[in-house]
Order: sequence, then C-alpha cells, then structure tokens
Amino acid sequence: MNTPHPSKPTSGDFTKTAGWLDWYAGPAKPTFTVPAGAVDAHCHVFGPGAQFPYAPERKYTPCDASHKQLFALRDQLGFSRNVVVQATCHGADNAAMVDALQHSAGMARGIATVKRSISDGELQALHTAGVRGVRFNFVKRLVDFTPKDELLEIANRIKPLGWHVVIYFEAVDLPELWDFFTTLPTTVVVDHMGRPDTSKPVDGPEFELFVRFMREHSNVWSKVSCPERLSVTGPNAVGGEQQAYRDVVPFAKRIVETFPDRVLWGTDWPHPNLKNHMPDDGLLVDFIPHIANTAALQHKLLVSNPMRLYWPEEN
Ligand code: 0GY
Repeated sequence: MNTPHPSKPTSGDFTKTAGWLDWYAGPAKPTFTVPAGAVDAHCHVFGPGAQFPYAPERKYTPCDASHKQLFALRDQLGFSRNVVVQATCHGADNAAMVDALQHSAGMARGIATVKRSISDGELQALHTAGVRGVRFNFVKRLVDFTPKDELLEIANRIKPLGWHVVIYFEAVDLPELWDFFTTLPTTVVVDHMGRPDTSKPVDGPEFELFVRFMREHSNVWSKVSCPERLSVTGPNAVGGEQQAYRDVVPFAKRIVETFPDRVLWGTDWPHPNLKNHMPDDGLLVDFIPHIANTAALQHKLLVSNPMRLYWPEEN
C-alpha cells in the first residue's frame, strides 16, 4: 500500500501542514505612522478552504486567512490599500484572490497565476476584477517547474493589458535565471529582494549581482519585504532599541536608497510557511523607518511607487 508523504497534502484534505504557524492575531498598533494612502503591496488570502478549495498540486496546506481578516489588518496597521498576490497553495485557480479584490471597493489589486491555456476573455475578466500582473515562481519547494517558453508566451500576452511580471526566486538561482529575466518584455517586480542570504556581506558578490541586475535593467523593481523570512538574527530586540531583524536592514536600506523609485513594501500576511516564529505585523511596520529613513523615501516606498504601478489612472 502507498502511504502518502507526511508533508505532501492530498487534494481533499485541508488539514494544515505539520509545523505551520497561524498568522498572529491581535497585532500591535505600529509606533511608526505610515503616510496617508499607504499600500501593502504584498499579501495573500488563503481560502477559506471550504469556499475556495486549495489546489490539488499544492506543496502545503495553509490555515485559512480570509479577505475580511486581511482588510481588518490593513485598517489596524493604518494602510489604505492592498496588492493581493496569488499564493501557490491555490495554484492557477485565482478565485479566492479575485473574490478579495471584488470585496475591496477598488482598494485592492491582484497578481494572478495563469497557465498558457487561459483565454483572452479570462484574462480580460481578471483585469476587470483588478488584476495587474502575473507571478512566475522559481522557488523549488513551492512549485513544479514551468517551461520558460510558456512563461514568455504568458508575459507577451499580458503586456498589452499593461500588466507586469512578479518573479520569486532564491539568490543562488539568479545567475542561471538572469538571461530569462532580462528577456521579459514588461516591468518586472522581484519578491523579497531575490531572497538574499543575509549572513553574507551586503557588498559581497551575491548581493552585488542583484544590485547589478536592478542597475542594468530599469524595468526591474524590488519588494523590500519579508525581513522575518530573510533574517538569521531573528525578531529579538537588542539593547533599548527596536532592532528586530537587524541583519536584513543593510540589504533593504541599500535597495531603497539606490533605487528609490522602484521599491515596494508589503507585510506578506498571512506569512506562508513560517515554522520558527510568526511576526507581529505591527512590529513589521515599525521596521520600515529603519530601511527608509526619510519621509520622502517612505512616501515613495509606500505610496507613490505602488500607486504608479497599481493605480496609474489615479496619478
Ligand atoms: C511569500 C513567500 C512564500 C510563499 C508563497 O505563494 C506562496 O506560497 O509566496 C514562501 O514560502 O517563501 O511571498 O509569501
């Protein structure tokens, strides 16, 4: 008899993957006040599974995290808008994400996952719902391989809609993916700074390559998000100062200061796949002034950049 792998979910079973932490209920009110009109440009919804079943091909089964809970968090943190990124646990079924957009009164945009079989009519329906991009995921623990010719075909089809491509990859894979990324015909937004290894120097060859990638390609943007995912030192404050995730600061600060017009920030709520600690989203907001330390930089990061990309009609 075949016994299923314990970490590999089966399609009808929505039992949360072992070791998974639920998102943090009751986050602190941040000390840092975000500028008016701030956008949380990277967050997700999960299900609820009973209404929007998780994809049979998923690599994890999350806890449910609804759009109501997302919008309550937005209000608690002082944000005005969200960009809801299709999570891999929903595969290419964008229904939960689209439902969130449709309940946002125009205050959320979306990033979808699509296959080459999607019709023009379906793409147009996603656009009408508020989708403004597609995500190509190269993180092997999250997705199976999709051929690059399929991705390029999708990129060429979404370009006329004015959409962009969001890419998610690990820093060690950038050299191999460079040629593909630089052929993409749209704006390209990198998730979480290309996941640098923050135990390596900020001016070492690995992160220099990422900086070069952005410097040489003016269509490349970066989310300076997920200190909780990238940090080795972790959430603990040291001394009297709030220095959670302090090892990530030099990486994010460098990107914000070098490319102030091409950076975005997001909570990453409900924080998929965290097993060691779950961040208090209020404290994540308090991380922002450490990486963008002037009002002008904060405004670009949180308001003018995401508005230009996701709500250009309001500019
Ligand atoms: C993130 C990061 C992760 C997961 C996903 O869609 C996803 O499943 O994005 C991760 O596990 O690193 O951006 O939420």
